[in-house]
Amino acid sequence: MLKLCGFAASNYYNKVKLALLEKNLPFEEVLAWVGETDLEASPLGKVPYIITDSGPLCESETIAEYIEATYSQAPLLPKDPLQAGKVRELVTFMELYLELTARELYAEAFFGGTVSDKVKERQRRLLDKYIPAFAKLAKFSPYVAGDTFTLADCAAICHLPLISSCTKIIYGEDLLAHLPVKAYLKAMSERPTVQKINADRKASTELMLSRSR
Ligand SMILES: N[C@@H](CCC(=O)N[C@@H](CS)C(=O)NCC(=O)O)C(=O)O
Repeated sequence: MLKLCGFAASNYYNKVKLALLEKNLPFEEVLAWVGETDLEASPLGKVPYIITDSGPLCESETIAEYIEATYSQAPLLPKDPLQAGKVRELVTFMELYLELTARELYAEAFFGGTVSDKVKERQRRLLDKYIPAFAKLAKFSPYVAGDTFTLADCAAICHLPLISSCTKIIYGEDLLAHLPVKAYLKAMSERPTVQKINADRKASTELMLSRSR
């Protein structure tokens, strides 16, 4: 059985877990905190990674694509190549531009650390450029890429709440507030799969914070 390794406080772990749940695939969760990961499977020590019968694989989007290519049930990518490209385009915008930019602020926003004013200003300039670009591509009608639940929703459901809460804490305003993100997330939270992700994330976050105390 496919093993999903990492911890459920991680947005990238949850993105893959959500894809597995949406596809109704059997999998085993293997707890691996940062610092306790298998460096053969994930050479940068990042989570998630998976262990398949044929070998390991890391990087969440690579894993999501592997799952999608291997298991045809409940497809999370459109058949049409351009429409599939539009889904991947949204994932890239959310991860490469929004999440990775906001991530520079997480130490102060979520983990009791500090981030310099210089970094805050630099990341703000980037977010002010990247968020409007993402807004041009995102549909939220009702799913982030249009009328079908896709891999872009697996990413959006796990990443967008972090970007909202982190920018609210650091800049005093949710930089996604002008997009229909709140209503979208509320609608998505009706899905049993998302309810499971959220419940497991809360429990794992508690555990993670208690470990660092
Ligand atoms: N590009 C990676 C990002 C994964 C990532 O950053 N995971 C975090 C947890 S949310 C992590 O493992 N951080 C530890 C580290 O970077 O050393 C992916 O898509 O899997």
